[in-house]
Amino acid sequence: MPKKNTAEIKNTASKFMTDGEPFYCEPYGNGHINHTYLVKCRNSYDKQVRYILQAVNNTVFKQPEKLIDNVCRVTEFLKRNEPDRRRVLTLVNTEDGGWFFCDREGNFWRMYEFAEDSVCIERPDSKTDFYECAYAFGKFQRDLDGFPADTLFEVIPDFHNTEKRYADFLKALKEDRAARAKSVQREAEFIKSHEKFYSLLSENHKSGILPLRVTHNDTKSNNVLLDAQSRKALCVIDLDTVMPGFSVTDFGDAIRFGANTAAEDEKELDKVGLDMDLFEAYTSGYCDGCEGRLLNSEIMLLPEGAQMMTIECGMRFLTDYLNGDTYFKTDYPEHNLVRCHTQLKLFDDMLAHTEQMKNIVQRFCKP
Ligand code: ADP
Ligand code: GN1
Ligand code: MG
Repeated sequence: MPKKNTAEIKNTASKFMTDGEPFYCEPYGNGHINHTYLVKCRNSYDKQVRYILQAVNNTVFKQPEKLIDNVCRVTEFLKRNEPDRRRVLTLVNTEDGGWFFCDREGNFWRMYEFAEDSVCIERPDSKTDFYECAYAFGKFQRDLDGFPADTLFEVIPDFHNTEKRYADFLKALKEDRAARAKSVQREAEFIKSHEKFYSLLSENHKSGILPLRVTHNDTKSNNVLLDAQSRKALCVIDLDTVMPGFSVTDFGDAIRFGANTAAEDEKELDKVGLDMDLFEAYTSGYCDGCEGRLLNSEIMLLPEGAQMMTIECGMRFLTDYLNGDTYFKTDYPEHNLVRCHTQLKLFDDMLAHTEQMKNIVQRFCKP
């Protein structure tokens, strides 16, 4: 989507049933996919009311209206037992009673109430904050236990199907659309050398050990809000990829992002590794949040879930680099390659810590 100026954003915001007229907007957050804006309105009591306005990335999400339907249904379900508006994402209606506004260029916009007095953890720097992020995602899993998973639209088919991601990577390597394949031979060989691992979760699913659940599928710490005062788990956000999936990949993606000793796009690879203290904090928070909903067979596969999400994300970044950076937002030409390097290094470090990870999981998770 081409960059929008303030007047255009304000005009889009005015299509929603906000409390007062929008008077201010600015780009917001650090998501790689959607375009997010903070909108401020002034209501009739001269009070400022804030909203999150987002253009759904319709290259990534091919059927945004179905995505919004999923988000509506999941949030309605969660609200049944939750009176506090800050604890469940709250969509704002458009003027004509819908949940999204489609502009003249075909961009899909939706609006959420801003969860006030909250903090978003871009990267956890304390065990207690990370425990709370984990608790929020575990509780999300638990609260959606009774939701009929098979009625959700599969927003991005095969989203965490690592075998399919591997096939996409091999295709991109072969097609070499951006003429970069020659420069990434070492990375490609590393990914190929772990080929046998990629079917582990699907095999466990096929043999009945790993059940499909309603999962979030993008459990980065910046997709959860904590209460600013108490720093307790407040609200799980970014529900675009809520679909049937595996608990272990929800756990794993959070570890991949949050328990890395460095940022996802750190250039100095020596800084990248698995922070065992953060791993422990997340494991205990997630299992506490799930409140015994996980099967023993799922608990046993939590470490592999983390390894799988890390190597999968590494191959996704490399695939996008090979395709010419068409999927993830990038700030400079090598950004996806830098991100790929951190993931491969982190995966390697996770393999070296497998036993320790298993011991922690055994200590903190009880079915
Ligand atoms: P993306 O899919 O691009 O990651 P998100 O839905 O995660 O987009 O939103 C981007 C950022 O906006 C979040 O990381 C968070 O900081 C902020 N945000 C999103 N929704 C809300 C909300 N309801 N209240 C407060 N902040 C929010
Ligand atoms: C994207 O939108 P965001 O930044 O929360 C991506 C995730 C990746 C992540 C890598 C829909 O998440 O799958 O793990 O970037 N979301 C989508 O940082 O592809
Ligand atoms: Mg996000």
